[in-house]
Amino acid sequence: MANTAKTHTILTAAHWGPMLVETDGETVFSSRGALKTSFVNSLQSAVRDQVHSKTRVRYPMVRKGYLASPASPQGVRGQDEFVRVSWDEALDLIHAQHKRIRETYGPSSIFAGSYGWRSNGVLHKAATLLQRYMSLAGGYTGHLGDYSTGAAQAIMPHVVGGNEVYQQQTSWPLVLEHTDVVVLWSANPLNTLKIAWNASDEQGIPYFEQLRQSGKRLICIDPMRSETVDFFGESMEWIAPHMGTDVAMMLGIAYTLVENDWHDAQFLARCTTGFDLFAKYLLGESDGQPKTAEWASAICGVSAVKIRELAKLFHENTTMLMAGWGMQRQQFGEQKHWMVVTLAAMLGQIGTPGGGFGLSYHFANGGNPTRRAAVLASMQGAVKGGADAVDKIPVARIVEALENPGALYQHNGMDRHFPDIRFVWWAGGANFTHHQDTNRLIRAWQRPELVVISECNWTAAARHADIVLPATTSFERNDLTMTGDYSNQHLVPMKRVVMPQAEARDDFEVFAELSERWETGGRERFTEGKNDLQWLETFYHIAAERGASQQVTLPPFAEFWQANQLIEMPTSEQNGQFVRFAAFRADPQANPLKTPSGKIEIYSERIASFNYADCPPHPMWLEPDEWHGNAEPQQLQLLSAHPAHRLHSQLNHTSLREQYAVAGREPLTLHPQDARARNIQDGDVVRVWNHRGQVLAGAVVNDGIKPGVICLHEGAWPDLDLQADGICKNGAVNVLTKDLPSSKLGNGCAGNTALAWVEKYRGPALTLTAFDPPANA
Ligand SMILES: Nc1nc2c(c(=O)[nH]1)N[C@H]1C(S)=C(S)[C@@H](COP(=O)(O)OP(=O)(O)OC[C@H]3O[C@@H](n4cnc5c(=O)[nH]c(N)nc54)[C@H](O)[C@@H]3O)O[C@H]1N2
Ligand SMILES: Nc1nc2c(c(=O)[nH]1)N[C@H]1C(S)=C(S)[C@@H](COP(=O)(O)OP(=O)(O)OC[C@H]3O[C@@H](n4cnc5c(=O)[nH]c(N)nc54)[C@H](O)[C@@H]3O)O[C@H]1N2
Ligand SMILES: [Mo]
Repeated sequence: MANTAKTHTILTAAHWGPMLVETDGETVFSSRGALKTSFVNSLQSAVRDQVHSKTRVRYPMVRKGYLASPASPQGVRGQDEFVRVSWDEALDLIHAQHKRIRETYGPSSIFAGSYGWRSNGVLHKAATLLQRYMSLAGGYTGHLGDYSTGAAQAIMPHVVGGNEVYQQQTSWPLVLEHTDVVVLWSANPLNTLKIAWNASDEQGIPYFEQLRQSGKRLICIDPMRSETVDFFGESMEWIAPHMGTDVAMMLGIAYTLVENDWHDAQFLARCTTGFDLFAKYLLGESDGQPKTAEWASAICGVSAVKIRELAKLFHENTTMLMAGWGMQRQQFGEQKHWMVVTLAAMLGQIGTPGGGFGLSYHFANGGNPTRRAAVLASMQGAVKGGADAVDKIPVARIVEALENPGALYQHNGMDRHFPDIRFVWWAGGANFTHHQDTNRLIRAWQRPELVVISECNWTAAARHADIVLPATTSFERNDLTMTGDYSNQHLVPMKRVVMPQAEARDDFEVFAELSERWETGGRERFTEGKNDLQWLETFYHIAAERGASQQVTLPPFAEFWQANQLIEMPTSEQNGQFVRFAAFRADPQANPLKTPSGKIEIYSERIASFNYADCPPHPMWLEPDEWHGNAEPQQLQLLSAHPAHRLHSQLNHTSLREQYAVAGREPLTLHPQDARARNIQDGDVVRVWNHRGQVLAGAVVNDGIKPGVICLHEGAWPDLDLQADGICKNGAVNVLTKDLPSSKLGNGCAGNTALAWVEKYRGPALTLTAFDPPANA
C-alpha cells in the first residue's frame, strides 16, 4: 500500500487521456483520469501494471544463434534462447552489423518504417527517433499509409480532395442542433473514442451522451451489437448486414432514391462529376443488373423493406452518415467510403450544418470544436541535412516485400519495386499482433539478416528478434502532449513518475548513443546538444509562438513544468460553427475541392486511367475472396473489431484482462444459433481455425452478433505453441486473417476479410504463456 508520507500525485497522459498517478517515486500505486468526466475510461487504471510487470524487457538480450555468428546467424528466430548482454555490447553489435549491411546493400535494405502506436508524447516518439537515427546514418526504407485507414485515406483524395479520416468534422454543437437522423455506419465510438493519437480530450463520449438524450432518430449498421448500441439502448436501432456487404446495401438505398426521384439532381449537377456514369451501373444499364433493394437484400441480408425505409428516412430528414473504419479494413475497402460519399451526395446535404457524411466522429473526438491553441511542436524524423527515406512501401505490404525483393507492385497509380530488405528495426509497434496472417509473417521474418526490436514488453515481435532492447514506458521519462487530435483542447505535462525500470532506457538515449558511433553524426548531431527537458522547452516555446498569434499566452516553461497542471485552451466561437464543405457547397467554382475536376468525383477519370480491376472508377459492389457468399460448409465470417479494454495489444498483459477474458482466453463472440449447431456453451474453450492457422478462445454466446459472424477482437498477444501444431493459446486473431491488400489503390490492411471454423476444444489443456517472458530474461 501507499506510504502516504512520501506519496505524491503526478500528472501525465497516455493515448487514453490525461491521468493522475499516485507514486512514492519508486512504485506506482494507482492511476485515474485527470479530467472531470462522467464516463470512466478503464484504460486509465492500468499504469501500475504497465510499469511493474513481469512482461517488461529488463535487459538487452541477444538470440543465442545470432550472437554466435552475427554475419551468418544460426538457429531460428522465435525458437532460440536469449542471452543477456550489456548495453555497450548490444549497441556495438548493432552498429557493426548495421554498418556492414548498409555498406553491402545500401540504405533501402534497411527497413525502419516501424509502424505503430507507441506511447503518446512529442519527444519520445519511438519510430520517429529510429528514423532520425537512420537519417543520420544515410537513409532507410520507410512506409506509406497506415493500418487504420489504408483504403479510405487513399480513395478520399481522389473523391473529395482530402483524406477526411484525419480531418475535423462538422462541429458537434451543430449536429446536436440540426441533424435529425444520425447513422453510425461501421462505427463503435464507445470503444474507439477511449483513445486518440495524441491524448484523448475525452469530450467525444459526452457528445454521444447528449445525442442519446436528444430524441433524434439513431441507427447503427454493424454486424455486431457493439458497446455503442448497448449504450444507446432503446434509443438506437441496430441493423446487421453480412460483413463486407455495405456497398451493396448502400446501392440498394441509392437505387431507391433514384426510383422515387428523391436524389438531389441539382446538388449532383452543381457539386459532383460522373453521376451519370455511376447511374448507368446503378440502374443496370452498364451490366444488366439494376441494384434494386431486392438485389441488395439478397447480398447483405437486410430486408428490402428496411432498405427502402432507410432511403425514405434519409431523404426526408437531415441525415449525418457517421462512418467508422472497420468496413474499409477489408478487401475492396476503398469502395466503402466512396459509396458513403456518393450516397451523401445523392441526398444533397453535404456542406449543410448537420447533414452529409463524417469519417472521424468515432476517432479522436472529431467534431469537438478546435480551440484557439498554443500547439506543441514535436520531434522530427530527420536530422538537419540528413537523408530521408530512400524508399517507402505500403505499410501493410511488408510481408510481400520480405517475400519478393525486387518484385514489381502497383500502388495508387504508381509502378514500384519492393526493396531488398536485409535489416528490420521495429520501435514502438507490435507488428506480430497487428499484421495479418501471423504464420506467413513468421516465415517471411526469417529472411532478413538482422531484426532488432525496441520494446517495453516481451511481445511476440520481441520473441522473434535477434536483438531486443528494453525501452522505458512513458511513465519513466519526461514528455509533453496535446489532447485532442482535432480540438487541441489541453497542453499536458508528462512528468516522470518513476525512474526507468531495470535497465530500460529511453529510445532517445539509445539512438543518441548509436549516433555517436557514426562518423556522419555524433551524438551532438542527433540531439542538437539538447537533453530531454531542453527539447521539451523548445517544443513549448514554439507552442507559445503559435499561441500568441491566436491571443493565447503560455506561462514561462519553468513555471509550467513546476506546476504539474495542464493548460486548457480557450474556445473559439468561429470553430464551434465549423461546417465541413460549407464553402465548397456555397460556391464550388470559387472554392473548388482538390480533385482534378474541383468537384466531388463519383466517377474518377484518374482512377479509370490506373485500370485496376480491384478498384473500378466508380463505387461498385465486388465480391470478396472470403465472405458469407462463398463460405464453405460451417465456415463463419471473422470480425476483428477494436477492443474495449486495450489499445490494440497495449494493456493485454494488465489486470484489465480480467474484465474480458473467458476461460482465461481472449473472448470469441458467436450467435446462439451458431453455438448450438456446434454444441458450444457460453464459457467453453473453443478452437477457431482455417488453413492459415488456429487459435484457442473463450466462447461468449449471445444474440449481439449476426448469425454467421464471429468476433475476436484484434490485439491479443500471439502465443504460438510449437509443441501443439502452432496453435495460438491466447486467441490472436491475425493468426487467422488473410494478408491481402484492400486493392492496388490503397494497398490497405484487409484484416476484416476472413472465414474460419469454430468447434468446442477437446484437446489437451494448454497453459497460456503469452505473458511469461522467455527463460532467463
Ligand atoms: N485483424 C486486424 N488487425 C489489425 C486491425 C484490425 O482491425 N483487425 N487494426 C489495425 C490497426 S487500425 C492498427 S492501428 C494496428 C495497431 O498496431 P500497433 O500500433 O503496432 O499496436 P500497439 O499494440 O499499439 O503496439 C505498440 C507497441 O509499442 C510498444 N511501445 C509503447 N511505448 C513505447 C516506447 O516508448 N518505445 C518503444 N520502443 N516501444 C513502445 C508497446 O509495448 C506495443 O508493443 O493494428 C492493425 N491490425
Ligand atoms: N478502446 C480502443 N479504442 C481504439 C482502438 C483500440 O484498439 N481500442 N484503436 C484505435 C485505432 S488505431 C483505430 S484505427 C480506430 C479504429 O476504429 P474503427 O476501424 O472504426 O473500429 P473497428 O472496431 O475496427 O470497427 C468499427 C465497427 O465496424 C464494424 N464492422 C466491421 N466490419 C464491418 C462491415 O463489413 N460492415 C459494417 N457495417 N460494419 C463492420 C465492427 O463490428 C465495429 O463495431 O479505433 C481507435 N480507438
Ligand atoms: Mo489504427
